[in-house]
Parts: sequence; structure tokens; C-alpha cells
Amino acid sequence: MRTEVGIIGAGPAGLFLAHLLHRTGISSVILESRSREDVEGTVRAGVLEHWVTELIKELGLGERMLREGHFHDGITLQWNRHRHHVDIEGLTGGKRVTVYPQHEVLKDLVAGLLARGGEIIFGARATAIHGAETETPSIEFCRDAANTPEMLHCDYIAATDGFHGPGRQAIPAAKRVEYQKIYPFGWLGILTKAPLSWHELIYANQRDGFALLSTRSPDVQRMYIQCDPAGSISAWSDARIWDELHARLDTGDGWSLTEGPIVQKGIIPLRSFVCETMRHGRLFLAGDAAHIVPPTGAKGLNLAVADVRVLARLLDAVHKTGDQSILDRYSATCLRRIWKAERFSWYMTTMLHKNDEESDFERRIHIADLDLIRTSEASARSLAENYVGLPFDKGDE
Ligand code: RFL
Ligand code: PHB
Repeated sequence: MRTEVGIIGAGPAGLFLAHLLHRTGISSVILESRSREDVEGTVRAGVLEHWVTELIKELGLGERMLREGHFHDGITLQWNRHRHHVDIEGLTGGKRVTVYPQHEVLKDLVAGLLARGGEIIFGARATAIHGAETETPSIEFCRDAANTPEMLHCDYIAATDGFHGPGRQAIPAAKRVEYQKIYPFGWLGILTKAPLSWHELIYANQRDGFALLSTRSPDVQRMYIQCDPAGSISAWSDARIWDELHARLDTGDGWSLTEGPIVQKGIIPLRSFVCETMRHGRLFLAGDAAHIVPPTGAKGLNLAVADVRVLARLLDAVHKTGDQSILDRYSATCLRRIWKAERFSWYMTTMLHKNDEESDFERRIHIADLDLIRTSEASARSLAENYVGLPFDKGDE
């Protein structure tokens, strides 16, 4: 089998890349180890930056998002039982974020790609990457039902295979520098069949720890509470979850969270991670394969799309000019945006969580940071600009 760009992984990075390449006439094949049902059913991120929403529309895939997504003009920060609305739209000259679940985005991307004649092989696990340093790289893969390895020959390989995929390991260890921070807390996430409790997302820093109120639809809500990442989900009865959510989100002024049946729950650890370089010969890492952010800034999915936007543009330029040296810009261009998203995600995480490893001094600093957002327009604008998605650097266009 042969294609121009072999893509490992049908997550947001791989699927957006295939669409962007298709638009410029470059062929690709996506190998995805999971089934289509599994890919389209995994609950993850929920917030799309302004430019990602625009990109989805530009790709002609926005119909359902415009109908079912929720456009938020701000977020609520809460601390010491006090709530503060950050006017994202006003502070960014009219930009909003879209709350539209990642798996719904994936459904639209998969259906759109297949309708345009794109190729996604589900149940096909990439097992090895060959010849990344040559002009004829290939991906060895195995289909679920078969034991015989097959080969996908291509001009370039995009490893959009997430944090645990084989892509990153295919860059020789001596060429890779990895930066990592593990946080001493995780998030317990739930989906509940309940009506909206508040008109926008609430990020709360309470004495017992962080909580986030988000949404999926008018009837299904997404909520998170800070927890021990090593704890077992079986220790969290529904009653305990609601007790903690009330303790961290209720304001004591009559407002209270609306409860409903919990239909899904799970614990995720929080980490920050960056791999430099993101390129080895004709192999390119993008998305979670190259970096992880804690979800507090809602940046994971958006950053994955930003990487492949750069990659698609550079590959298009190489296609048109034949000048391979254009690809030398890939890593540095992506990493400029990645480190700013890492900074913002770390800032939101440290400001909003209870960290037993920190001193009272540091706790006071976090409260001062929150109060600065309330009282300083410059500080609020900085948060708003990062949250809605930083403008692209002119040099990266
Ligand atoms: P993905 O989405 O992990 O997709 C990678 C795809 O590659 C496939 N794959 C392989 N396919 C073939 N052969 C192999 N050998 C393969 N190895 C892996 C996988 O099956 C998968 O389909 O990476 P991508 O595209 O870079 O997208 C990144 C985003 O998905 C991610 O940043 C966010 O979802 C992170 N994240 C969250 N971000 C937020 O902003 N808000 C959240 O609430 C939030 N919750 C989450 C999350 C990530 C989670 N993970 C990774 C476990 C919750 C979870 C549970
Ligand atoms: C979500 O709805 O899953 C969500 C929203 C905002 C975040 C993280 C997750 O910062």
C-alpha cells in the first residue's frame, strides 16, 4: 500500500491533518488501532478555541457543531465562595470558545473524510516505523483480525498516535530531550444526566481543592473534582462525589448545583510534558505524541490541531516548491506555541488546585493571582487571550 503521508492515529491531530492535506491535494492514509465506535465514543476534551471553530467551519464540517455546540462568551472563576465572571468576548475583541465534545468533533471529521474519499483503516495497529531518515519511509502495521504484518509506504510519516503510541520512541533517544512535570493530584471526571446549573464553565479553587463545572449538552453535564491520582474509583460513591462537588462549588448564597444520575466516572492523572525535537528525518510528531498539558487550560485538543496546521502548511509548501528544507522549520514553529500553552496550563493548574506540597506563602500568591484577574484588566485580558487561543505568530502563517 502506498500514499504520500502515512498517518498513525485517528485522534484530533490525525483527522484534522488528513482534512488539511486533502484540501491541498495531498493524499494520506490513517492507521487507527481502535474501532470506529471506540474512537467516536471516548469522552475527553470539551472546549474549542475560537480559531479551531473557524477552521471546522472552513473545512465545511461545522453544521452539527453550529447546531449543537454552545458558544461561551466568558468563564467564571470562583475562590473563597466569591465568583468572578471573566468577559472573554469583551476582552478579546469578540472571540468566544465553543463547548462541543471532542468525540462529536471526531464523528464529524471521520464522516467528512470518508465522504471525501479519504482512507482510514480502523483496527490497524502500527507496530514499527522504518526508514524515517530515508526518502522512502514506511509504517509496519497489523490488522485486528490478522497476524500478518502489512506495510504502508509513504513520503512522510505523521505520528499523531497520542502519548502512548510508538511514534515518539522512533526518534532516537539521543536526539530527544523530554521535559516533564507530574502534579501530585488528578481529576475525577463525571458525566451526569442533569440540566445546566450555570450558564458558563466554573473553575473553582476552594479550601478542599479544585472543581470544574462544564457541560456536554442541555441534558448532560461534565464535572471534575481534584482527587488523589493513585486513588481507586471504587472509593468514590455517587454520594461522596456530590458531597465534594457541593462543598467546592456551592456559594452559600442560595445557588446550588443540580444533581442527576451519574452515567460515567473516571480518574485521570495530571502531567505536563514536552518532547523536543518533534521531527526525525521524514517522521513528524504532532499532538499528544509530542506534548501533554494538564486539562485546566483546555488546551490539549487545540494544541494538537495547531501542530497539524503547521505541518499541513509546510508539506503543501514542499509539494509546490520541491524544497525539503522548508520542513526544518516544523519543530521550532510548533514549539513556540506549545511552550506558551504549557505555561498557561501550568499557571491555571497551580493557581486553581490545592497542593499539599506547597507552603501557605504560595497559597496566598495563588489567591493574589485570582484577585489580580478581578482587579486588573491587563491580567484578565492575558487570561482571556490565552483561553480563547493565542493569535498565530506572523512567522508561523
Ligand atoms: P489522541 O486523541 O490520543 O489520539 C491518538 C490516536 O492514536 C491511536 N493510536 C494508534 N493507532 C495506530 N497504531 C498505534 N500503534 C497507535 N497508538 C495509538 C489511538 O487509538 C488514538 O485514537 O491524540 P491527539 O490526536 O494528539 O489528540 C490530543 C487530544 O485527544 C488530547 O490532548 C485531549 O483529549 C487531552 N484531554 C483533555 N484535554 C482537554 O483539553 N480537556 C479535557 O477534559 C481532556 N480530557 C484528555 C482528557 C486526554 C485523556 N487521555 C489521553 C487519556 C481525558 C483523557 C482520558
Ligand atoms: C471539559 O468540558 O471536559 C473541560 C472543559 C474545560 C477544561 C477541561 C475540560 O478546562
